[in-house]
This record gives sequence, C-alpha cells and structure tokens, in this order.
Amino acid sequence: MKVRHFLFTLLVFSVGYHLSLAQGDLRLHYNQPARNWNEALPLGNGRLGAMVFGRVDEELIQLNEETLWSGGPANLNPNPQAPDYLPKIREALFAGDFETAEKLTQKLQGLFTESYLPLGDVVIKHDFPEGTRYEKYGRDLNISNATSTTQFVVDGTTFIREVFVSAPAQVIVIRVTASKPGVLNFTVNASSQLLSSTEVHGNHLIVSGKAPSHVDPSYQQSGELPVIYNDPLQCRGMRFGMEIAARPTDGSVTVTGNSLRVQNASDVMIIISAATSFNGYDKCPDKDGKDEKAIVKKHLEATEKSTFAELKRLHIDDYAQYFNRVSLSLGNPSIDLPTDERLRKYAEGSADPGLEELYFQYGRYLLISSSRPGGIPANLQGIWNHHLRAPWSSNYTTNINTEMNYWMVESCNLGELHEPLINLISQTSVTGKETAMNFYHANGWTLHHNTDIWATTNPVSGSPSWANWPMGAAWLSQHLWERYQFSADNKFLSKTAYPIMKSAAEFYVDWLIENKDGLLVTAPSTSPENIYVTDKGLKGSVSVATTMDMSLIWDLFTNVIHASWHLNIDEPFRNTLLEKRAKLFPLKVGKKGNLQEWSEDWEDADPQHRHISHLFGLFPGRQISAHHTPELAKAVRQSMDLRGDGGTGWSKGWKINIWARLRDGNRAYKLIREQLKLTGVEGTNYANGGGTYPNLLDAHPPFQIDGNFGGTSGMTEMLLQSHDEFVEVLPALPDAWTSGKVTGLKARGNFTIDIVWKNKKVTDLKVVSAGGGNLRLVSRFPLQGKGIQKASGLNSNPHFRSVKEQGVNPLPPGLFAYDLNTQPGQTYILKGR
Ligand code: FUC
Repeated sequence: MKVRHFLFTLLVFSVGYHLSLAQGDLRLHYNQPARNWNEALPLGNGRLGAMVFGRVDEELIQLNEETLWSGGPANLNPNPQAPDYLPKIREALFAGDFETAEKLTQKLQGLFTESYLPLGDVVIKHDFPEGTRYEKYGRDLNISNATSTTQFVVDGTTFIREVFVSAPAQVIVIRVTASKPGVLNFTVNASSQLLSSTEVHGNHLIVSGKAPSHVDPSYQQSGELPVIYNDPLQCRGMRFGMEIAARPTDGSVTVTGNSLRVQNASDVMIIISAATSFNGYDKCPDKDGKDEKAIVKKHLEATEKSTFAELKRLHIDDYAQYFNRVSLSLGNPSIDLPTDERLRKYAEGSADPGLEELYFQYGRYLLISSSRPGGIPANLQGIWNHHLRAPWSSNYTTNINTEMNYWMVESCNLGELHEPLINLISQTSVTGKETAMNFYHANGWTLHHNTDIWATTNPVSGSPSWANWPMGAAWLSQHLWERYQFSADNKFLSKTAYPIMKSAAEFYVDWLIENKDGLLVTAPSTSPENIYVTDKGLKGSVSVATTMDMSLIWDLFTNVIHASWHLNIDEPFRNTLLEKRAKLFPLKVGKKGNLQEWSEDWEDADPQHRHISHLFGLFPGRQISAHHTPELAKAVRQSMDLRGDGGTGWSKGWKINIWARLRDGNRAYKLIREQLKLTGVEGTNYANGGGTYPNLLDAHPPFQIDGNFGGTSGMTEMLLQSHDEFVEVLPALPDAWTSGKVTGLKARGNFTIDIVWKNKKVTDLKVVSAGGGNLRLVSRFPLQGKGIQKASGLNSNPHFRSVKEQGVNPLPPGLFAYDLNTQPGQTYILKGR
C-alpha cells in the first residue's frame, strides 16, 4: 500500500512537474468590447498597426503607418549663434555661477522635432436593429499567432471577426463570418484626422491625404496654431493613402456614398492597404516622395487571388520564425480568467506566474509587431497612436525611452529587429555631425534628447534639464556594440558599428575639458531630467560632470577601445581614448552611502525622481558590477533605496533591470508586481505612478511602450546575464519562481541558452554555440557535463571581451565557474548537480 502510494505520488509529481513547465496560455482575452483605446488590442507587422476594439455593431479598427510623421528633412543649423555661448557658459560654471550658466545654456537650443501621426479609423457597421442584444461575447489577442478574434451571438447566429497584420503581404486582413448563410449585412467606412478625402473606385474605398508640415509637441505651442499644413516648397508634409477592398465569398458588395456596403453574405474578407510618400530622412517627402498610391495598389492587388487561409498561414509562418525562438514557463498556478480580471487579482496580491509569462512574451510580441528590418524603429508608442498631437510627439526620447525599447532585442533572440534602430543611429551620425559643428564647433557627431524620422539631432527649446543633453550619441552607440557582442559579427563591427562609434567618441574627446585638478569633465552637464539643490540651497539642472555623463563617456570609450583591439586598427586613437578615460572625473560615493548623481554631494529637489540616470554604469552599462566593483554596486543599491520603488512605467521597468543586475531577485520581482498593477479603469487609482492598462500596455501614464520592453528586459536579466565577461545563469531568481524553464535566450558571444530549474536550482542547461569559442559559465550551483572544466576566477571570456583589460577576480564564495570550449554549430547538454 505504502509503496503504491509512493509510486503514485512520484507519478503525479513528475507529470505535474512537466505539465507545470509548459508555457501557459498566450492569449489576452476579455468578456466585453474595449471601452477605450487602453482596452483595444494592438496588431502590427512593423509598418502597419491596428488597434482592434472588438465592438459588436460598430467595430472600430484604429490604424497607423510607421512612416506617417509631420514635417520634412531637419533644419541642420537652426541656431547659428549657438557656439558663441559655449565659452561663456563654461566660464560661469567654473566660477560657480550656476544661475548664469543655466540661463545661457538656453541660448544653445533649436527647433523641436516632428510628430508621429495617426493614419485613420476603419468602422464596420452591422445592420443590426437598434437595441439588438448579443450574448456569448469574447475577444482575444493570441500572441502565439499574432491574431485577434472577436466572437458573439445575435439571434442564434455566431458572428466572428478575425484580424491580423501580415508582414509578407504588407496588408491588414480582416475576415467577418456568420454561422448562418447570407446574414452578413454591414458597411465599411474609413476616415482620418489628417487633411484627407475619401472616394470610391469600383468596389474600393480610397483615402488620400497629406500630413501637416509641422505639429508642435503636446506640451508646447510655438505659433498661433499647433498643427500647420502650409507647405509652399512641397518639402514638409508627406502624402499618405489607404485603400480598402471588401471581398465576400457570396452575397454582394456595392457602394453607398463613401462606404462599401456588403449584403447577404456569410464570409467576407476585408483587406486594408496603406502607405506614405516618405522616401528617407533627407528627402522632401512630397516633391521627392515615393508614389504612395502605387505602393498601396501593389500590395492590395497582390492579395487578389489569395484565400484567407493562405494569407493567414503565410502571416503565422513569418511571425512564428521570430516568436517561437524563446519560451518561458514559470510554473503553476496560473489563473484562468479574462486578462483584466487577472490583472485585478494580481494587483490584490494573487500569484499568477502565467500572467508574468504572458507579460514577458508580450514585450517580444510588441517588438516583432513594431520593429522590422527595413523599417523605422519602435517609437514612444511602438507604432500605435491615435492622437493628432501624441504625448511627447510619440518621437524618440534618447535620454532613456528609445534605448529601453531595445534593451531586450538581443537577449530575447530578436537580434535582426535591432536593425531599424541601427539605421536611425547611422542617419543621426550624419545629421549629428552637422549639429556638433554648428552648435559646438566640435568634431564627430552628437545627438540630444529627442530625435524623429528626420534624424533631428539639435537641442530643442525648453528646460536645459532635458533639452541640453548632448549624450544621445554615446548612449545609442552602446546599441552598436551590443549588436556586435551578441552576434559576434566582425563584418558588422568593422563596416557599420566601429565607424559610427568612433565618430561619436571623437565628439566627446572634443566635448570634454580639463578642470583645475586636471580631470576631464563635461560642461554644461545635466542629469536627465533631475534638479539639484546646492549646499547654498540653489536649485538648477546645469552643472559640471554629472555621473551619467561620465558613465556614458566611459562606456563609449571602453567599447571603442575594445572594438579597435578586436579589429586590430586605429592604435593612436585607441591610445588617446585610453589616456582620456583614465582622466575622467571619477564616480563618487556620497555621504548617504549613495552613488552621487552630481559631481558635488548635493541633494535632489525630488529625491524620488523617476530618472535614475546616475545608475547607468550598472545597467545598461558595465562600468559597475555586483561582481567586479562591489563597493560601487553597494552605493547603487543605496541610491535605489533612496529613490524608492515608485515611478512612471518606464522608471519601474528600469528598476527591475537594476535589481536584477544587483542580483536581488526578490526586489526585482517586487518591481515586476509594481509594474503589472492594473490601472486606467474604475477603482484602480494607483497613486504610485506607472502600472499596466487592461490591454497589457504600459502606463507612464499615459501609454508609453518603453515600460513593456523594459519589463521584458528585466525579466530576462533575472534569468541570464552576460555583460560581465562571463555568462551567469539564474543570477537573480526570485522565491516566487521556484521552478521553471526558459528556452532560446541569447548570451553575448552568440550562445543560445535553455535553462530548467527546480527548487531554484539549475537542473538542465543547454548551450548552442553559433560561432564557437570559450564560454565561461557561472552559477550558484555546481554543473556537470561533457567538456566542462572548473575555472578558478570570474575573469574574461576572450570570445567577446577584451582580455587585455581584465583583472583576475577570484571566485567569490557561493559561486561556481566553468569553461566550456565550444565548437561552431555544436550543442552542449549540461546538468545541475
Ligand atoms: C522623458 C521622461 C518622461 C517621458 C518622456 C517621453 O522626458 O522624463 O517621463 O517618459 O521622456
């Protein structure tokens, strides 16, 4: 009896264990239509975006096209007087006159960037009699096949709408079906908030329009009108077009007024094609624009002979090649409830690892849907925006938000999707060379806190606390280095990354100046977007050598030094950087034990400020590390405690990553729970900032997509880290994730890694080495397997780090280190002991 009971338990346990390691339901689903945009569901193919509301009688699908922006090529010299002011500002700063410096810094400013715009709305209006009741309602977004379905029953007939946005076909596909033959009767309408007209041609609906020549940011108005269409030179204001076809398998489609009318059908496919005349950041989008009408037609016509099933299969095949590379399972229990209810319960404290898995994968889903090779990078809202004047112009804010969008692109095995950002960086390195010369008489390229589809790089007008931050070139250059680190692609390093990184470094070599102690400092210098209080009680933002400036320059110089070693080129310039880096104003620990944000040990006007810019060196930088610089890491921890766990959505996203790098899994997990708190619906007033809307999009508030991506990055950092000259498995596992499995994560050096763990201990590890080379593995638990050898220290993996700089760090107690000499294309299976 006893033995049988034992065997039974064993069986249940092992079955249960394996079951619990399956990835959960990857669907967002709801029992009611979206009441507002924050409940609608996002679909996209990188270029075209659709927000599906799932309404019953008047379905609303809000549309975007990623290149639809206001304006035209940037004015590269908007403030020719600027360079005159730099010496005066420096003089004031070195005399300790911060007030004058702050005022003069505003003379170093120029025009605002342009705005990302909404494309239009498509409405499908059913002929249900007024007051018609519906039942058995459900809508979902399945992120394993990037399809949204809405289903309901009216008078015993089941109506189903499926929507996806196809990358191979470059169109939006909608299918409407009814379970009874011939009962589908509806009209299709299209409109745009922009200057446009709608006409019908045959059975097609055509919208043609023109974007404004300028749109002011939502937080300022420069002229009489914030939205301007005037474009005498045909160089500011692109054209756009959209064409919609309804293709019923039975019944008829006709035209009434400006609508398509479908009658007595049972199965209808609606195809939406859209494009703009945008033809590159440096081309007049109207006069020298693309023929958007021809592009629209081409995509629409190419689908003419396709069935819905064929289009759907091609769409899923394309999407799955990215999505299926990574799986995550964090064990049971999972709550089987509509997503909004799940979020509500989660906010009340319920365990729901399935929701955490879904949130992790949602970040990957959103990037696959908003950032495709050949396209434009994911902006502040990805590609999903319905505002004429979007919050912060929905542009690229480079003092945190744009980079955060791409923190997980490499580690989550989506490396190719980094390309749009890398292209934008390459464009800003051209315009930014003009800005560096025109504003500062400096060499190299620079970029300030905002950019847009026109690769604008100048400082905009406003508070210097955000406008006068010439550090974007340093931060963005990190993405070039990371792309190389993860791909180990030497050609990319030598042809694309290195020249741009080097040119950025040339700018900062010119930008740095010596202080009276012979140290290299930046001046003027800000710490985005924080305000200091000096010992005399003066509040300001402009000072000398903020920690973030110094850390960004350290990061860039180090990456350029390492890249030049790898490529074995540019020795004299490398020596200059080595010399300059050694003289950088150092990081300092303040009286509270914190990492100082300012070069002086000043107070912050807002001690809980959302930006944690001074902690860049720990994440996403590598200057500070829990392993290699424990004292500085301790100061970071203290700074994090002083800042607290509140903040906007992206702020919490950053904090997850910081706690993961501090190797504190439980604190990182606390921030995940903070970030996932339901907001934006009745009864969820969340005083602490941030949160998640019912559609799982991140709330700044308002919606910003960076928090989603930052959250996914943070969860990845909890499971695998590789910035520190070795690959550490499960560096920050929280107690809540006792057992789990992750597959397909990427480590620097181009290794793909699967990890299974139980009771927080690694049980199985699989490594696929794409390019070969030594892999140094570090774990809190011993590992065994063919080919691994014990290592005695934490020092470098020459495959992706520079051995020339490593100190030998002995293995701290409680850690195990191994070397695995890998061959290209080989798989290695290791076990926990
Ligand atoms: C920075 C942040 C704001 C906002 C904006 C888009 O300016 O400080 O919180 O996220 O970017």
